[in-house]
Amino acid sequence: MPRAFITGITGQDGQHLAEFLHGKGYEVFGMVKGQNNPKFTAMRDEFPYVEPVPGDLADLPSLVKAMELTQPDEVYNLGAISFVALSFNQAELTANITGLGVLRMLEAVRMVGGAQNNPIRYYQASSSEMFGKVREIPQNERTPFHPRSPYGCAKVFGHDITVNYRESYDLYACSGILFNHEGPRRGLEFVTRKVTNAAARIKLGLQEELVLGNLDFKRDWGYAGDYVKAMWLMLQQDEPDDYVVATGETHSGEELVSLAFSEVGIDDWQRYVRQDQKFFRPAEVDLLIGDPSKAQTKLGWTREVDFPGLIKMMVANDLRIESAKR
Ligand code: GDR
Repeated sequence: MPRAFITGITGQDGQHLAEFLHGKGYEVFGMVKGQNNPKFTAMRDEFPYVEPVPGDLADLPSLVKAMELTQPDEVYNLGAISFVALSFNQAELTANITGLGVLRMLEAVRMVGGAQNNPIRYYQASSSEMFGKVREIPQNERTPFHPRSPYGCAKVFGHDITVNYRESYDLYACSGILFNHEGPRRGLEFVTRKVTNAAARIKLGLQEELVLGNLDFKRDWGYAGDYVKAMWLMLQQDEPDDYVVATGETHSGEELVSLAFSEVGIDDWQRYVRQDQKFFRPAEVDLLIGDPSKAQTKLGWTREVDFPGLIKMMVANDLRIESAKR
């Protein structure tokens, strides 16, 4: 039975990946920080097969111990301070966890290593936020980075150090540059889920308005369930490499709101939406659109859910959850 170790197990991607790897017959270990982590307790019923392992991305000895204890074939480093807006307020924490946390994971993998003929394969969750103020359209694996937030800067370090450890120590280490990926498990602080949840609540009479920040942005949004397959595929190749994972389409903030509201039968969404400076960021990423051709050609990866399908799925989920609260 292959063994996989996942950091960020309680997040959206951690949950999708655990489910996917369990379906493939893996023994799945999830790193859990702190004592009595409430997020992990909450997911125990849905993922009884995930074995918790204590550890923290800020604590190298705990990562080394986790590697020794679990002896994984594959390590997926999905753990991070992942909310871009928060990174402006907690920049040092973001640099420590999202940036230096990668270095610590790579060191733990290098120190424990795995069997000589079967070294640990490492996946790093890199991000389209690294492209920031984009230097070319669409963005691919060779597009230069220009991050626009402490989060983006930390992710650039994580990506670069992953490539550096691969080149320096011959580690099997891959960096997946994933564009925005969403779904029913997305946290309510991210714009897609905030919008689909508000549309459902407004429809049900549970909320009167939706307060947002800048709507003049474009994102390449895909479905998280499709994207975790690409992570796994990267680790099944003969040689480690870096891949952009994206849909190749971009949609604006207004399109997102309009589509979510029309899903609940509201056509005049402008009546319900107000903008507030408190949700604007000091520097914005205006346009992201990825070129996934390398992942498609080399990994044989394709996405199954398109943008309207994604928003439909998320609105249906929020209607179900919110109806139960009434
Ligand atoms: P992003 O996702 O920053 O792209 O990073 P997010 O959904 O937070 O923001 C997308 C865009 O929406 C604008 N926006 C708002 N955003 C939020 N969260 N709340 C609002 O009220 C709001 N109003 C407008 C933002 O300004 C932004 O332009 C996500 C994260 O998952 C990262 O961890 C990941 O690396 C990247 O996607 C790929």
